[in-house]
Amino acid sequence: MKVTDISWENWQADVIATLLFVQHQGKVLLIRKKRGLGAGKINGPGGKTEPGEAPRDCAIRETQEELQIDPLNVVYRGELFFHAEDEMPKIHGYIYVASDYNGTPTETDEAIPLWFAPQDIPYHEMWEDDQYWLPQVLAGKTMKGWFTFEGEALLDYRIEEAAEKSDV
Ligand code: 8DG
Repeated sequence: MKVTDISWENWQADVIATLLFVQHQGKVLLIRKKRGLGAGKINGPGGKTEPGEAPRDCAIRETQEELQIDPLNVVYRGELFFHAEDEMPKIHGYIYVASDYNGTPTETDEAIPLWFAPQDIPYHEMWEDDQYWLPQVLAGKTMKGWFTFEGEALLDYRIEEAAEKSDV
């Protein structure tokens, strides 16, 4: 399935999820995810929204739950649309970055905190699509991406730079 095979204007996500990347002193704070979708992978903290929860609030809450820190200066940096044919959920993801935080990143039941310089980010241990949009996000761009997956394998993608938004 190619990205252009899907009529995205009619596409409906099963799940709304979030990702948050703290960038501080030249490094980015990632996690080794211990459970849930993508367990074992390196990712940003984040997770699914609760009913009625705004994506930004979800990103902050998940970062608090997974790493025991409060992210500060949280800024919207784009959206991701993951289409899967099989048993995987269709996911609409929101991306945020934060330039500071309160507290100390701490291992929890859900995640191990890990700091990386941009050039050391282990893309081979991450979701396959991340290499196509995360470098731009960490460089300060706002990105949108559309992806087709079969299981955990990326089939096709389209990425574009998008407008900044303050109300998301
Ligand atoms: P739960 O407690 O509700 O069971 O789990 P959760 O922590 O709320 O949700 P989750 O299963 O961890 O949510 C999926 C997370 O994985 C969410 O943060 C979005 C993220 N994610 C995908 N696909 C991709 C991807 O391709 N790249 C990246 N970087 N993250 C992804 O679902």
